[in-house]
Amino acid sequence: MTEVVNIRHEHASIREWEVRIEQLLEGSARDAAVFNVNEDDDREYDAIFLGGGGGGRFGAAYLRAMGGRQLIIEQWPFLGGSCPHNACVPHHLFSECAAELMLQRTMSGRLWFRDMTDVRASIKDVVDVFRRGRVGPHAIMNYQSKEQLDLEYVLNARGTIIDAHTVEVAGRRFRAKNLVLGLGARAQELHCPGADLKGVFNYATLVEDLDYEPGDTVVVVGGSKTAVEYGCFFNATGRRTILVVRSQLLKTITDDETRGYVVDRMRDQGVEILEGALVDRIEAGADGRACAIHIKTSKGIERIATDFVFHALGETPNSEMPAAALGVKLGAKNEVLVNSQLQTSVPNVYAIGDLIGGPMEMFKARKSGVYAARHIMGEAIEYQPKAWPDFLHTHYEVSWMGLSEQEARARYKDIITIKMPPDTPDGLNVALPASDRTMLYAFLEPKMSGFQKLILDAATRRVVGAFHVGYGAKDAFQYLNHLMKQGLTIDQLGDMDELFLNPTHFIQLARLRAGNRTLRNL
Ligand code: NAP
Ligand code: COM
Repeated sequence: MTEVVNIRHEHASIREWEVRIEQLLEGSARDAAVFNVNEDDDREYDAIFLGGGGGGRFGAAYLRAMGGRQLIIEQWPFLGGSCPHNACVPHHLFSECAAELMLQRTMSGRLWFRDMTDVRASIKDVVDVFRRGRVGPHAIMNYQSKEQLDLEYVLNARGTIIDAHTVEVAGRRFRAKNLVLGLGARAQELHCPGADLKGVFNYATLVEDLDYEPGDTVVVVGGSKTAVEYGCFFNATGRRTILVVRSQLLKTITDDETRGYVVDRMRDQGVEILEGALVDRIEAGADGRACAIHIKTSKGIERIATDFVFHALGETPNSEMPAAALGVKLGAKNEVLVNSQLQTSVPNVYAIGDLIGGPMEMFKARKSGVYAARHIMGEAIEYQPKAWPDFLHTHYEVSWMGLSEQEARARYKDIITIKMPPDTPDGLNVALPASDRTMLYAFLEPKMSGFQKLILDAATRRVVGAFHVGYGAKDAFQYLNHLMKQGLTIDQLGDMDELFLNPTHFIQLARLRAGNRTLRNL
């Protein structure tokens, strides 16, 4: 029988939560279920959120704020899901290290920068920094959810779906009018001989299991956001890094010119890219750890010696339990199918977040949770993620929204672009763009100072797409995307007030061209 502790009437500080979570994760209290359940409230729950990641937590908070009663059931001893535990948060830490190391290596021996020749940064040290520090974000999630948002939750115990209104957890059954499934997704497995060897990692096992310092050569399998983000970090630490990509690298960046700039800068940093390549097998060394990988390309099979293979092949939704217990309908990628009210095929059962398929992004997890909550509380809502702003990290941040130049030219008769650096033969080597965190590049290595492009339909003067490679533009893209969907024109953009030197330069560049009755490229 699982030990149950009800903490409803305790008020732990964030620091006290850190200690408790550590005990629950690794210490004496590993098997205890933590109940933060209001036994004095005899109202029926409006919803049980199964899974307390971004979707469950934001949905529950919204439903509670609207006056409903909710319960989150989460198998980890903290709320927030994979984001603070092994996904977005470590990935942002590693991407920040990649950007910092690229700057240090580029400036090596100049100004106050130390000579970085032969300096290899420790991957394990950074992973350890994350592993030691992640309990901080975990604790904040639990504290905020209980003390500030007044949420009810059960942690550190796996919920089992009994029926569309009932979930059993730690020996107790909870009933609700609705069930909201936010069970997330897990890394797809690599299928090849040797895939289960020590020394073969994905984003989740990397932060749990890395207990040695990887050697000189790292092999990354996959060609999308996760593969590139981790691959650029490994490369920046000073290791030979080879990306094994089954089709084309970074198809997700739809604009050819932007993708070209991004991939060229990765190659400049020494990232080796094998496209049209597959893993044949991974070879074990005498110590049982991977010692080499065999890659199949059009030229045959190549053996690469390495003790560290990282794969990032996408995510599979955790849909098995709801499919077996409730018979919810699934799509081709095992995602739970929902309508635009986030309802599954089973009445009173909703699904949100990564469980419903791509895009597996934070905004969609949180928004879908909130929209499900609003529908449960009686609001008429429509939610399908579409036309969202997007981003990824290489050694840079890459942000984009709307149509690529090719897509825009196929849709509209007259497309205008406004670009930085300027589209001249020597453009790449001029000190533009230049702004926060790219000033040193602009003056000392101009081609590394970034790329930005605004795409306009000349007939309506509307912005139809934008792409940015550099740093600090994500915030602007969140708001710009909203304005673009409302019909933002070059004239409105040029009439805004810029905080010079702003990372996108779009306002000032739009102002230089807005006076033209017939728009022209810049
Ligand atoms: P993904 O976008 O689903 O891409 C999977 C990659 O793995 C593709 O390059 C795919 O190749 C390749 N692949 C799949 N199966 C393979 C196999 N058996 N052998 C070789 N290659 C294989 O995966 P992801 O990058 O891990 O991202 C997962 C989700 O998390 C996405 O929804 C993504 O948006 C999100 N995410 C977002 C960020 C961010 O910074 N915004 C960061 C990480 C993840 P093909 O292209 O040939 O299919
Ligand atoms: C963020 C987790 S790390 S949540 O979306 O705030 O729950």
